[in-house]
Amino acid sequence: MKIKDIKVFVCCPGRNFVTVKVITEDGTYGLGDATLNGREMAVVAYLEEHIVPCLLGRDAHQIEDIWQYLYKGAYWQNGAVSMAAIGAIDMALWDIKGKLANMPVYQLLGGKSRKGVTVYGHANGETIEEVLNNLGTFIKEGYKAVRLQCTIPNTKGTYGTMEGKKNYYELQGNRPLPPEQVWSTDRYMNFIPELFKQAREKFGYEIALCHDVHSRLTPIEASRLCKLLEPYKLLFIEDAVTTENAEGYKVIREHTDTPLATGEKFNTLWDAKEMIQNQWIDYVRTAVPHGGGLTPLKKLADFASLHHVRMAPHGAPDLSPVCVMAHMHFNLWAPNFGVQEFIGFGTPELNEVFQYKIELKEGLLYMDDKPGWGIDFVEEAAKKYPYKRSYLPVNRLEDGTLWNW
Ligand code: KDG
Ligand code: MG
Repeated sequence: MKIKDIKVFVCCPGRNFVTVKVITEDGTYGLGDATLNGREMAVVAYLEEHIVPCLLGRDAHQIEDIWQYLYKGAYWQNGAVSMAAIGAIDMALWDIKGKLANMPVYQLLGGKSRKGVTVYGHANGETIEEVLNNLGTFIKEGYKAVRLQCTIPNTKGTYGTMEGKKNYYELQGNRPLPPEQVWSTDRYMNFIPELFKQAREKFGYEIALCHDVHSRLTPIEASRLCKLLEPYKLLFIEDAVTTENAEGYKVIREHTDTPLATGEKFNTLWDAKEMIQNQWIDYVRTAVPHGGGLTPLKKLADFASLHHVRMAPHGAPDLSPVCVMAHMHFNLWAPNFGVQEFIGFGTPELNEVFQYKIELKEGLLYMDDKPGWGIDFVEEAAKKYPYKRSYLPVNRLEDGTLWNW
């Protein structure tokens, strides 16, 4: 089944998304998500200039060989841009294989390991009161797990929130230059335990709670925070320190039993190998597109499962609905699935461009059993929402030093 054409679309129905469509000689097509927040056009160039010419005429069924060809054949292996591009092609080929087999992709992986996908929602806020109100709403809606992020008093917003009443994510598609936030480790460390203390006092221990540090602490600071949070029994602390320093996780592990999650920025199994085989982490956050596609992600899941590490794929709003659906299939299959980050059902603009069906019941996501990923991309609708250059914020310490993201 020869590849006849590959199209790359960039649109901004609220946020920028890069979508790849691989079309075969019989007209079957598959979709992949190539979105890399803040660096979208670099992936577009990688795809159009360097990948598409090599794939036309190849057999769409040879997913493994095409993956090896794009990864090893490039000589320049790894890297967020190239792996997002390879990942999108790989996703599109799995979609095609599912459609040609007339099966949902999870069937090709070995079938379902569970009835639905447990998700965690985001309760953000400018104050503890606001975060707890949002948490209460999630609990009423049946969520089993929720992430809490709160603006730190006397700072200009913090990760997951922004100064003022605006939701952090509403701003994502409209930042022509990176906004700047101020970070104070001391203020943060003195405040976050209080957020979780009040959450447990108000809602008890039935609901699973997690938190994303976004790599802003040193290993010993992270160890102290995780120890302070021990009484509140978190599901996990995410990105306590930057993943470039794998041994930072060893330091934290030696001090605390708060579970640790990381890996949304991993691009390959190699990035994760040391942390997994040493059992320094509990959850791997790598998303199918950023990890180079389903082909390497299933290897990562199997390797993690040998070491009692579970999968908790990144599910921020800058991953497109094509990724949401790919994660549905991956999570339904992965025997060592833990929890999926989920930011809701999207805006009318988003749902005009991406057509798919998921349903949340008692904290679990379900989908229709359709061949492939079960999602469509409406090209005409996408044209109404052209790309807008937009950046993530940067962080500086109070003295002006540029800090981790
Ligand atoms: O593009 C970066 C975002 O996806 C990231 O800030 C979200 O850390 C994130 C998360 O866990 O959702
Ligand atoms: Mg994160």
